[in-house]
Amino acid sequence: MPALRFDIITLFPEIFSGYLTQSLLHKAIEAGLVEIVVHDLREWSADTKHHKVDDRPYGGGPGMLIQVEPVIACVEAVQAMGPTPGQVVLLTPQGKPLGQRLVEQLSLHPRLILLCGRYEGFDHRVLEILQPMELSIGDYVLNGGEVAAMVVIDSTIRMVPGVLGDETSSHLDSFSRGNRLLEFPQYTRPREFRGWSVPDVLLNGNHEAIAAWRSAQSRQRTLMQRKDLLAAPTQDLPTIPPAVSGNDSPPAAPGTAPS
Ligand code: 6GU
Repeated sequence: MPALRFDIITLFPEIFSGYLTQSLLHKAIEAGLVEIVVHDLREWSADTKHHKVDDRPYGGGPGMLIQVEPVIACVEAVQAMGPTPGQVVLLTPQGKPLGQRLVEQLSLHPRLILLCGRYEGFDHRVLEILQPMELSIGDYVLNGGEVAAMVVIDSTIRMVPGVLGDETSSHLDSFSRGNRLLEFPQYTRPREFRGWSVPDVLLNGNHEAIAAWRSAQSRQRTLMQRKDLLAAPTQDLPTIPPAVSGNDSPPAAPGTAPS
């Protein structure tokens, strides 16, 4: 049995075909670690001729809503297809904002059913009946939940042991459990390009000095680019030495070691 099964319910199943057959996700599926089943909501339409699943809102207003009957029929059928019932997740700009902590929690569910909205949204009875977890990927409006569903899948599968080549590598990601700071800069060959050099500290093989430089760079980058992360109350946020916080000087130019 895979560690994680996703059922995607969408009006546009073809959107997922390229994504599911490429790269890390494809390998995870091939290895049996992740299973993804895409369902076309239109197949549960009561309208056998045009497979219509939307209608105009009562009370008037622009756009169309996805109807309650096909969604409930589809979710009930999809629940019965898997070995265990899944957590229903509705992708909507009204949802709880997705962050790394939520990604970590989602990855603990054996099965997620991702319900992708389109048009002006769903008949509200979908929410009343299914009581889904409502998720948003940020404060902007997408044309539908499909891209957000890919974001949920892409971020959660990284938490599944064996999906990344090196099992420890997601722990050091920015925002991850072991690291609430941004990642430090990295370099590869050549040592110099158009006058931009790799910092000397990375070349001398002194691993303690390298670790200290990386940790200082992470803190500096977080201060400059995401001060809000340092303010966020977390249990496992590394403490920032007073000498670093309150430092308003600009960062060192990229490719040069700090003095
Ligand atoms: Cl999950 N769906 C849509 N349609 N727009 C969004 C979103 C989701 N998250 C942010 N914007």
